[in-house]
Amino acid sequence: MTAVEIRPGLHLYKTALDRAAQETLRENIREILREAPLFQPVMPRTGKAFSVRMSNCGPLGWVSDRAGYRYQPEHPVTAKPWPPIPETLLRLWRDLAGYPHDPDACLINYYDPAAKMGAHQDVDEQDFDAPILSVSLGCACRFRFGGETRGGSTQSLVLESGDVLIFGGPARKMFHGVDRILAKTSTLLDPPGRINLTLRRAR
Ligand code: MD3
Ligand code: FE
Repeated sequence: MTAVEIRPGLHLYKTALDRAAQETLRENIREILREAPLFQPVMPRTGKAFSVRMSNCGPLGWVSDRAGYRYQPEHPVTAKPWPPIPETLLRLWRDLAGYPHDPDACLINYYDPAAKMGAHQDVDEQDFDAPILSVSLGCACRFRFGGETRGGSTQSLVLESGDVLIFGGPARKMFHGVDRILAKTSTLLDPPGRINLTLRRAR
């Protein structure tokens, strides 16, 4: 597979997954969400709801509630362990991440066509040497990213279904977010929208 280095540490694999692979992954995610339904995360302290709904697979899952952000081994509503990470995603990580250990967490973000995600850093992990691998499915989005401090200059990219991004080294702590979903740009998901999967090493 061929990558474009967008900036040091940030690699984009355009259409790393073809349509058939996207459909397989969509079915994997559908099964995971039957066991571990999407939940509505809220902001620490304020309790304001995210517009994105979430679930996880793998030994650990990322959650946010009034008490804070953290990784935990069970679903916040059902209290059951998260389902395992699908083999297709583990293979992608082993092929592309260039890291000697498997991920221990996979966050599943579901964006309805009106959802977005404000600029933030991913800093709840203990291991910043491990990269983060992100897979986009469904409608395209406008993804925005900047430097390691809030408020500097930013760039943006359109992420489409099947695209894979890897954030490592100097890109691992950059600010990033999703400005908006580009509605009706994909027929993969029903209901329509976008799913983003991020594979991480939390511990
Ligand atoms: C850059 N998700 O879940 S994926 C997130 O499309 C998150 O759902 C967005 O930001 C989404 O935390 C963006 C791209 C992404 C994911 C993790 C990163 C970019 C990143 C971690 C560090 C730097
Ligand atoms: Fe993030």
